[in-house]
Amino acid sequence: MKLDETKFTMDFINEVKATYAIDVKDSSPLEQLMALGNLIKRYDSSNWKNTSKNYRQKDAKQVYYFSIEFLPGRLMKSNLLNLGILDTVRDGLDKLGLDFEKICSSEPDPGLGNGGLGRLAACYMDSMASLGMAGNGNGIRYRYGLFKQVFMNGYQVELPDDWLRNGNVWEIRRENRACLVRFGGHVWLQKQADGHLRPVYDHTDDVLPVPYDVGIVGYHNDVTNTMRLWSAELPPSADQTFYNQAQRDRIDQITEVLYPDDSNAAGRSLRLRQEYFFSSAGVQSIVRHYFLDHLSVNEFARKVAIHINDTHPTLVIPELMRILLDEYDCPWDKAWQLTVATMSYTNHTIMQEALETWPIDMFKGMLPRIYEIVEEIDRRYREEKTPIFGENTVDKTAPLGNGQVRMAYLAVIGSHSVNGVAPLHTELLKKDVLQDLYRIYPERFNNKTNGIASRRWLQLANEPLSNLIDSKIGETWRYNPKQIQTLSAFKDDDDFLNKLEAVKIENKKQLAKYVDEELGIKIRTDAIYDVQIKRLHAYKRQLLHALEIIREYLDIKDHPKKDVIPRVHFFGAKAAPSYHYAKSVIKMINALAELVNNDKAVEDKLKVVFVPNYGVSLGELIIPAADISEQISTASKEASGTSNMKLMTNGALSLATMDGANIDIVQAAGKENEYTFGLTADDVYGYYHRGDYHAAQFYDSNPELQRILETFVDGTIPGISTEGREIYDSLLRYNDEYFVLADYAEYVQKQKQISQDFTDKKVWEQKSLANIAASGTFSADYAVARYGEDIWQVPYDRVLK
Ligand code: 6GP
Repeated sequence: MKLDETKFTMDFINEVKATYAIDVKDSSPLEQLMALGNLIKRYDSSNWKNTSKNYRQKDAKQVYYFSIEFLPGRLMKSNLLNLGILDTVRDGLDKLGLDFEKICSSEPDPGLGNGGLGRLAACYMDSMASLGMAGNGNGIRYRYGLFKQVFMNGYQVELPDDWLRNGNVWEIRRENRACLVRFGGHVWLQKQADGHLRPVYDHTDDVLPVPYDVGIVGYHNDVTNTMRLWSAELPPSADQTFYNQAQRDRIDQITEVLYPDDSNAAGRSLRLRQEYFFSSAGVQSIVRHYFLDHLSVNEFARKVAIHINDTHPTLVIPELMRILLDEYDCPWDKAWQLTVATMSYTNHTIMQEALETWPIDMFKGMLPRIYEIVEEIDRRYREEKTPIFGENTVDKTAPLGNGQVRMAYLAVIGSHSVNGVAPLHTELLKKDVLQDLYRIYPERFNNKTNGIASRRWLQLANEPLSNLIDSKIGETWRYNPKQIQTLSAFKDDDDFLNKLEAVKIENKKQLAKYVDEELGIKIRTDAIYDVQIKRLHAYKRQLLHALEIIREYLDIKDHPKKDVIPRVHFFGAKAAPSYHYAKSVIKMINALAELVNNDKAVEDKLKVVFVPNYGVSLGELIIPAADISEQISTASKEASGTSNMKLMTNGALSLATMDGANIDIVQAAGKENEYTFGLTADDVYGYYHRGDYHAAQFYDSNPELQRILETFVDGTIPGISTEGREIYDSLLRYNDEYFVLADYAEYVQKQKQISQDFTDKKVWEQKSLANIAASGTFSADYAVARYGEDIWQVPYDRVLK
């Protein structure tokens, strides 16, 4: 949009006055944020209105991306960038004497997700809007987001994230779109006057889903799509006396907190309520919208695509069946054909504990009608497939089995497309995790490698680098990220390489300032910034990174005179509150940081910074300053990874196992520009099949490793007698489930190589450039375009080069 700076400043002054009855000079950054947000929302309102009008006029096919998590990050800058008014607004506020950065950072960062899966959903929303694709988000408006992480005595402590405290300036509450979601009670089928069998409900717990819409602004294309988040409320029309306090609480609870735990069984019933709640509300609103312009269900799958982001929204399958059967009198076969044609499913992990199942008793009691439908899906599946594939295979893969509802199997059976998120991951789904279903439905399986929104992760997070890129190759890469490739023409341009280094140092200064002010740790800006930012999980092996830090520490202590290339090791990681082992690793790393950072003998050769409360906003600060991107999961375990892509596009070199999308990154940027090591997925599976992994062998043959492991239990790292023993035992007594010891030697060797290579600035910057130049293919724009073409069959406007 076009915006004149003078007009903007006038509008802003008036907005502050109208909202708060004060002058700008008396307003706080939070008030400025709210006023600015209101103003920008108003500027964008015509685009938002026209976008949905245009889609309806064109009778465009709509995609609904169902995800129980969205991690959109702060929206102010991203909206301004995408509207094309970032500089105008920044300059205007600057002239009013206001601190633009401070205003932006008063916006809460909505933590409506745990990690990769939720952030991916947000990147895809951004790309759908930027491609001009009719894409809608559908999720939950949690009253409290993912916990705020603080460290007390090195231990993770979880505090509530009250992100809605001051309201959310971007949302619009649309209470008039009422429908009901039913839980519990009894249900039976009764013949109606028109001869159709329809369900009759008795004593159900009814919940009112209220949608809150957030506009998702496309990049310079006048498109604003909608992300719809549902909040659970008491139905207004209900007989209020019927709802006792306990029932009211039960309703409130549904959208109270993000279930922060992807690894354990607590709160399972609430989680299932959440899943059905947003699946049902979403599908009901889709069907209602569809019938505004269509007379029969026949066109449904040609006009609607519903995407199931991991198994959590799988109940959209029986829910759509329910609506078609019970409310539109569709015969089963037709309803099923429409449902399968509408649905598609992405799997995000091969970790067994994340494959959701629900005890049938619980499921049936909570969702009686949905259970009947799942039973019928199961019965028909068995009937159809047993003659072809045999009882054994069908038993293993049916939606119901072992007293459980198996969500991943239901998702595959009820969708026309099933995808993994990197080539290796998709292969493992076919060969291992979903191998029987792959045999039954081979045509459904496909790969869609993840991507990231380069607008947020490069253009916004790293403005200095983006401007430098513009100065060399112009701005078309901002629309077509692959064109960033042309930057490699400057790999021998010393002046450019120097500027690249200067940008990195500027970004390091920003980060160092934060680390000093917030954590009281002073770090050098000429050190190697070695970064591992992701959830804390044993398979991601933050422990391996810690072993290297101990090695570096002992080396400095042993050889005080030796020249070392200074390093700062960064961690950002939350552990699921009930994941005991992960929390022990946090405590250990914090204790190690305490030891290293305060040891005078170490000086500033080595520092360890565990940044608390890692999230999208901290990612935007840390990633542009990174030299090394630690992607060191046990091969086969990381489905894709996306921090690997964000770090790459900001010029960090990967230190990586051949896992997930690391493989594709290495291939794109060239092996010589990354540091790869460790067992391959085949090696890991080899150990599994033979059953001959013996961690002790690696330990016995490596005295350095022995000494390092001793520090966990001999008091060298103070204050971790329990955690140190637990970690030590996990490696030696319980045979090192994630092959840390097997990969240790080669990992260390690569770390040493990194220190050496870092001293040759020119070569280093050339490698960094190779990473930046090759990163365009990991833009979410291409990923979403491929979903649109191959899976959803939805067109989009932007021609991507
Ligand atoms: C994550 C995967 O662990 C990560 O490898 C991937 O990049 C990301 O999804 C996006 O695809 N999985 C989750 O966050 C998760 O909760 C159930 O999986």
